[in-house]
Amino acid sequence: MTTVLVMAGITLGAIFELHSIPLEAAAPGEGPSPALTFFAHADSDAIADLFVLEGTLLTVVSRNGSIHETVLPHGVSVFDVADIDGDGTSEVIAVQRRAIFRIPLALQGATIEASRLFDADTLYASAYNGPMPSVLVVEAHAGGAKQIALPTASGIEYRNLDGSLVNEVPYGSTSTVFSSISNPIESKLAATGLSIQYYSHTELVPDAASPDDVALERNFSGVAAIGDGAPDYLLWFMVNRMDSQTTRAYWYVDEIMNTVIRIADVPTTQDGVANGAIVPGPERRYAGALVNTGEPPADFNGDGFTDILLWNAPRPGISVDSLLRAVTGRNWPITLTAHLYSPDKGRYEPAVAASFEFRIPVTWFLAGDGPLRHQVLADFNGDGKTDLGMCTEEDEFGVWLFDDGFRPNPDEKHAFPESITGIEHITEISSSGKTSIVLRGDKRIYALYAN
Ligand SMILES: [Ca+2]
Ligand SMILES: [Ca+2]
Ligand SMILES: [Ca+2]
Ligand SMILES: [Ca+2]
Repeated sequence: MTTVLVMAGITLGAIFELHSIPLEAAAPGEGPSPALTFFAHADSDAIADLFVLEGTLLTVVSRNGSIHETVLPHGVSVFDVADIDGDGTSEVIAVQRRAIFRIPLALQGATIEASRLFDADTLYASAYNGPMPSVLVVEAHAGGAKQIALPTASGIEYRNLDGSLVNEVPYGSTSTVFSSISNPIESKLAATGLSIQYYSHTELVPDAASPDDVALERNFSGVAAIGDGAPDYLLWFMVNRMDSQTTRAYWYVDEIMNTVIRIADVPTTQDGVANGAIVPGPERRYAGALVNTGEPPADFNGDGFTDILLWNAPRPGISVDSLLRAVTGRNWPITLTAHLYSPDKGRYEPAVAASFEFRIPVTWFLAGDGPLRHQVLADFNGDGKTDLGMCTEEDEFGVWLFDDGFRPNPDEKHAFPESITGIEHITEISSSGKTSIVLRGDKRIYALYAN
């Protein structure tokens, strides 16, 4: 392999430390393209490490900035990263057609010697055209012996490291589909490992005779809206969940950009499925269009009840159409306002809990669903209160901490040498309660590690 010294630039900030990781201009060999990133543990320090896979080149950039590079052998379809021998350093376990290999995570410049563990016929042999991260290594029980899980036509085989078969678990359904999915790594799994990439697919046909299906259907459809100009059905997000009751907020945005909300306490099963009549309360209007309905939900005051963030046009009550007609010039002022949920009153407070104004290029709104670009609502400093990060320019990311409100200007700004094209990960890399963010440009990956 060629070893290129990768210079990962590091910029210190109070909230985030920025690691800027260059991507290879031409990635070697086959595989997913462009670069795919994921978190896994390269060592035993309990801080997840960022992996960048470009073709067959696997680069690890640890939180402390150290870099390992491994070139996976030609023909590897899937691989996992795990410490199978318990020496504190992880290995790559890879499937190359029938062969199951073990490959060291090379230190810079070290020679890589793959060693064959055993052969097995698996669906992974031809699952992907090029290396894809997946789950191969599992533990028999927490802290137990390492096994290798391999999907076959009939089920999942669990094998010891010498290839001896421990167990075979059939798929749970007669209609089994082995399938790749477009985004195989869920960032929330970063701290615990990768997710296994097979699933059993069953057609769900809603049947009015089955109470379960009716409940399921109701979860998807929401409830009918009332009043003129309202949509037929309302979406909802969860305000709070208890064992046998979920508080939901049914909502829509009206034509003059007010968010209309009806709160409903819904009886649920232990699994959170609606299990009784849904009777939403009265409609209440809040100036601005809802920004957040994501996961985890925003909780600005950290009381366990979902709060809302709304974006507002310069003049409340103006329609999007007339607003766009009125817009001239590059910058457009947007106001963000937060309202807290009051569990005592059973509604969102009409008073604004936090508010600030910023300006965005007009094109951002024309291009997308709303004026915010690459927004992240998560707790960055570990105080239990949701904070906000978003691009304030194409090449700039601003961070606002929630502390009895947002300050008018970002608490921290990070500037990049190119436009940000997407969010790669929003994740906790250690159990600190602090959320880190990985952003992406065309030429680099930008890891914003929570300090
Ligand atoms: Ca680590
Ligand atoms: Ca090891
Ligand atoms: Ca709250
Ligand atoms: Ca916070």
